[in-house]
Amino acid sequence: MFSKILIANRGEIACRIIHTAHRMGIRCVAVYSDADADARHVAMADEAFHIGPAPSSESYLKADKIIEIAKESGAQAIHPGYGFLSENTQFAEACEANNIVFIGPPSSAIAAMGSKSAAKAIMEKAGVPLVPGYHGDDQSPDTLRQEAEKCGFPLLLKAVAGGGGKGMRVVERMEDVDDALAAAKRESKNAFGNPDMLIERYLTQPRHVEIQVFCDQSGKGVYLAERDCSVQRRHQKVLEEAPAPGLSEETRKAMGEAAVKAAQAINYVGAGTVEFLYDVDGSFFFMEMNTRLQVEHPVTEMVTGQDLVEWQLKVAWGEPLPLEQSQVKTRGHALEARIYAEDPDQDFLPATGNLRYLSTPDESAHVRVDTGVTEGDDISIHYDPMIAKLIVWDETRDQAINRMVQALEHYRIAGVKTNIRFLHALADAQPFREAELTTGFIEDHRDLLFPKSKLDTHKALVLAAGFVLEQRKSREVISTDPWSPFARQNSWRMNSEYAQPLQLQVGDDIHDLKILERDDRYQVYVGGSVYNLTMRLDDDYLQAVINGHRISVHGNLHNDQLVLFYEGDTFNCTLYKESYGFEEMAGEGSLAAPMNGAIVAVQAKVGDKVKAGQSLVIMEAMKMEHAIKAPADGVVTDIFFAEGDQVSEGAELIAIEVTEEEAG
Ligand code: MV4
Repeated sequence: MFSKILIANRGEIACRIIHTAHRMGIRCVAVYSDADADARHVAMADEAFHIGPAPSSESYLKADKIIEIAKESGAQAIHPGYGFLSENTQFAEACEANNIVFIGPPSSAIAAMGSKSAAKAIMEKAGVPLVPGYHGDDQSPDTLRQEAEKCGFPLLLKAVAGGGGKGMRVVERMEDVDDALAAAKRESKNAFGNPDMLIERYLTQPRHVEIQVFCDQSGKGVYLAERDCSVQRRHQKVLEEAPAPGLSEETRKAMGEAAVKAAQAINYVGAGTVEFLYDVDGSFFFMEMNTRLQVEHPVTEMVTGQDLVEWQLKVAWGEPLPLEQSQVKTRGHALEARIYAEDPDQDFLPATGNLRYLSTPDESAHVRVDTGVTEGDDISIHYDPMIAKLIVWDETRDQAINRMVQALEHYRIAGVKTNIRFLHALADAQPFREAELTTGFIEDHRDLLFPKSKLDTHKALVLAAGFVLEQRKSREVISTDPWSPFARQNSWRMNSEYAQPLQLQVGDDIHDLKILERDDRYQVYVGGSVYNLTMRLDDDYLQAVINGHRISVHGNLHNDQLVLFYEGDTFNCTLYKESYGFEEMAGEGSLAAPMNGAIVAVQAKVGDKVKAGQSLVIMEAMKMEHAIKAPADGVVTDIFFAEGDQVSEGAELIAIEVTEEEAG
């Protein structure tokens, strides 16, 4: 077996590979960009080499540099993970030319699946079912028109050079064929440099079912059941599962055998996935083959009890497949949810920022978390915004769904927007529980997937007030620093005659609360109602009783930003202050970016004397400019960014030493 391998990847998949390699006693060499010096995959590896600046084109895609590092470090093989260089034929060839094992298929197998029409021709010859249509070389308008007529409607035009849903166009009627073909060819020429088209019958309610295959170097192949990945958004998988609900044993076997035939037709070696369109009537058709380990491989591992990275390493070393087809068994049901840094309320716009608070569900035989990040890491613009994969297993699909819903409730993130609430609604939606799986699932059920908040605003505000009070109290006791901002907050130490005011901002609304304390019991006045509140805070966990209703939430208070976590949902508010007077700033003396954005102008330099209210930095976000102003008179001691820099919300921009006598 290899004694040392290099992992040419980052994030969760690099960590995933290192985990198995270490379990097998194999040393791991990591590579990293400027952005990843402190990344988890670097910390996990036995050694790591810097390969360049943050953009992947200058780091994780630098094939030559990575091969040099493999040679220098004595790694015998390179695992490419997924993405980056994993399906790059030149990279696979370059490994071979340098006597380094590429942990993946031969470059000829990668190349064979690169063109949709060539792939279809190979599959047709091997007897793998194809969607009826045309995939010939003759691209003359007359031939294409005749083939369209033969195919029937609706039909789908697909770019030969496209993939992953790019370059597709539905045509409903014969009259539209000529125009649609001309437009599709133009688009494909522009997008892929190749105007050639395939024609296929358009399936209107298909499911995406894919088979995990494995082949060893002797040409033997097995399939490890299937995954249903129908729940997608713009061709991005969101939830995956194994096995595919409702698939008959017969279909599973026929699909599995077709997939192995497909792999063998291109002399495949290693882990591969054959994707099929699965139609309502039980028929299935070859779609494409992915010549790598896929993101969603863990669901297959959970139901088969096999470690696919271990299989990859064994096959790459030249060992036979660990199991015969008859020994491959599945048990129970597994689901995977992809946790992304994105904002479902802004059309899933990718989000960036610092993972200032990160709490994950406990791992067990039922729950697995594959991630490449830890608390405090930045989610940057440079790479895929996936934060983690949450994988659950149970005996039945229904129980697995319950596990997923629960595990999502235990996944808490503050500092970066995520799709956790969306995933929670998705997994818990009745049509999903009923396995109403089609590729249109998310579009068809939008009403269920953007639910109203579970907490009513008043109760959420009462909990927020409670959290702030309890946390300040607990810190007050241990704080002996008279300059601590908590020590100065002595108005929080309440007594029976005194009603403490608190303003909380939620969105654009400012809520005025009044809190009265009597013997560890509180009365919270908000919006004309009064709530009785008792509570206890353990670290970040608040157990509260509001008017006899016991509710528990987790929370994170960072500067003036409070996030409460409740049943997969988050409640965000800001401790509102009219104006940032001098008092508040004295303890901090720094200014942070109020949102993600770009620095447009820096209007001060180190050593400048500045006046309260003077504009120091101009930021731009969402096409709007925002001035960052001095909170008090003082002297600029540090400037952390320059014009043109991108900054994340909360990043410290500028530091000021407040003028002494003013502080008095
Ligand atoms: C199709 C189809 C319906 N009929 N082909 C999208 C990705 C690409 N690999 C193939 N895709 C499709 N091909 C025929 N003949 C519907 C899709 C499709 C789809 C497939 C799998 C998962 C999600 C999808 C979302 C939209 C369309």
